[in-house]
Amino acid sequence: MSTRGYKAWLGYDGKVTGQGTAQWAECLNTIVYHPGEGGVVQRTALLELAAGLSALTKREPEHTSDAGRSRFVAAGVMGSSPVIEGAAGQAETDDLPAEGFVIRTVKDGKRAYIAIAGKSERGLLYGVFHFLRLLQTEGIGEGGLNVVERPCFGLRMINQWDNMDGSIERGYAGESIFYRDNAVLKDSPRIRDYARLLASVGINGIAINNVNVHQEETKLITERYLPDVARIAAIFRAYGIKLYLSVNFAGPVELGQLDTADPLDASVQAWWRERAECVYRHIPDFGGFLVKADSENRPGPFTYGRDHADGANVLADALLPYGGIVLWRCFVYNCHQDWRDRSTDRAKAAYDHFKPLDGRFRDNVVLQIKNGPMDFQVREPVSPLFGAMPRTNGMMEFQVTQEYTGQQRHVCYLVPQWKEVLNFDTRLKGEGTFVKDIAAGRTHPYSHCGITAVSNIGDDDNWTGHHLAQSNLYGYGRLIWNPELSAEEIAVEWTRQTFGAAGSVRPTGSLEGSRAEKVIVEWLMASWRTYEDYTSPLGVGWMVRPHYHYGPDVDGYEYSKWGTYHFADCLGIGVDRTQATGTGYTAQYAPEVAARYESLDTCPDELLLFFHHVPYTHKLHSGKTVIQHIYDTHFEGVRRVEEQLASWLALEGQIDEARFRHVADRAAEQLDNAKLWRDVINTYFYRKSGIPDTHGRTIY
Ligand code: GCV
Repeated sequence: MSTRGYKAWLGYDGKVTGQGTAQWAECLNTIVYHPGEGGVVQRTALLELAAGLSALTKREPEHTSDAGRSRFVAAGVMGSSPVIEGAAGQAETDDLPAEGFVIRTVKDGKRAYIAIAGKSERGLLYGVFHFLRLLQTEGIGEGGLNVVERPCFGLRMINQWDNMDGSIERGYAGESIFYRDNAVLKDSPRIRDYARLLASVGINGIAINNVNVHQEETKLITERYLPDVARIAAIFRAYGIKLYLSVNFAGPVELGQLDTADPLDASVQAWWRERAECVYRHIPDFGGFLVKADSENRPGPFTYGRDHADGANVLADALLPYGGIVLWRCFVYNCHQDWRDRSTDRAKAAYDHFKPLDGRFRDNVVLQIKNGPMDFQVREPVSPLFGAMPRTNGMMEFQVTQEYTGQQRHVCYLVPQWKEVLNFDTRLKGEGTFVKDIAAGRTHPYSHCGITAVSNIGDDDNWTGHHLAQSNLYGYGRLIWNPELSAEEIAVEWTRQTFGAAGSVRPTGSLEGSRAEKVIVEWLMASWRTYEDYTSPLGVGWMVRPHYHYGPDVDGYEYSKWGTYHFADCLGIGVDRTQATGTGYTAQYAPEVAARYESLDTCPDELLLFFHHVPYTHKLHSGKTVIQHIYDTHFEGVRRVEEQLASWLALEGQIDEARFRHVADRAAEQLDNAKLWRDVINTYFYRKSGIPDTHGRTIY
């Protein structure tokens, strides 16, 4: 594999950017490191630095421990050598967390050097990747570099939904890079290259199998597969990434060893202790277990009349002696609902199940909560469970894989969506209780917290199916390192590194780039809104083909058991989730937030149909009626896709042919599918409501 797509944002074929860079260019020819005791992550960091510099400068850097040179890049862990120490500066770095780093340009007599100083080996690795990124994006300005970085969240994870038969649940980029035909693959270069991509954006944990743990995967925590899993753990370890496994709650029974999985049964507790001991014998720094229990027909503690705290704690106790944690998912709801039953509301389920258990979970349990109360729709409110359990560790789960957002056949850059979630003010501890602060452990005394997400990669040569979908994996990592970065800054960074060869040298610090950069960044930035516009309107969600979740099917889920309804009739549409007349879901939020959603006067337009059932003639804050909004957004969404495709086609010759063609083909498919969405949705609502489009456009 050596195509440009495969290298993703680590191709290092962009130009070293910026006016100041020339002054420091000479430094890039020499790497000074301290040869002392270094671990595997430090070795990785130095190798990555050398590889990155040699690709960017087209010259192999010299390695030396002689800091007497006049120009060099010094890389090391703080405290390891005087040049590193001098650059790090005691006062500011004392409180830097282990994963933090400093990058500084230093002029000291005749010497001028650039120091990359990690607080730990992992910090050094992140510092190296950051430095290589800076060279290709902002460059080293006139004033030199003075960078101090620390990650916002402790747990920064990725979940693979890979099965051992090689398939990937909700995977849109080929087969698994980890498994095939019920065996763990030996292709470690590919796994190593994935580890590089993840580490380059600061990911520090990965669960390598699907949360739906089937028969063969249940054995991953046995001697049969642990040597293979340990091999994968070693690859990720070299990049500072801890390995986790999804486990089957009914493992003791399904492996034929016990006749119960009751968490309060002593033999079950002993079984999990034995499994933990075995796992840690093979992988001493193993991260822990990820569990989907009593969810979508997966086994769980309910079978034995126990609750989720009983279930999670038995695993937590087993992992505790080794420092492991349990990531317990809260995606629990009735997936056998009767659509005639208007009182049951799936959106309420997670909160109803878990909130009463606050304080009952062990300290090494972390509840993993999806960003919204339903299931990764293009638009949902933030889950009311997040932050609502102050005595229970929590982490948020995003979905990088585009299950409901175009399946990597449509461009849908999700960083703006995730930013909205992270910036949401839950008001749970008064004004300013933002999701990002809760997930960072700043508002609640969590011992473990952070962010996780479902990966979007497979064994397609370009990893993500659509070349532009790489921006979501990149953006996810960057955003959870620093949620203050804007979605546009991240898009620019990604574009410069990924398509940099198409760009021209840019002035330091400016976001002004080449024509290609402008087209790609604008496309990414408008894409989430565009996708929302031509699919399901105003927060109502779903309306997708059942099971596949691609393409329109307005009533596909309407009379189903999944709890996902829009209740459209000839008069109106939407789900009444108010306390006054509906399911009462709004009461799960802090009072100020509940009041905002409860009232038609203050409910934001984009979530109107999530919270309210209204007539088609209801006027939005925008001044349009609901029905006219539906028509307008669907025409507008398609128009924007047409425009984006045209802008891309105008780049012919400026982007390498392979990527140019591939993106053009996918964009043509996106346009076709967007037109189908437009026409199905508009026609459906025209027929239901009988209200014509005020602009008289074609509706069938
Ligand atoms: C892994 C949705 C998806 C399922 C997924 C589930 C989950 O229902 O469609 O494929 O299963 O979420 O998050 O557990």
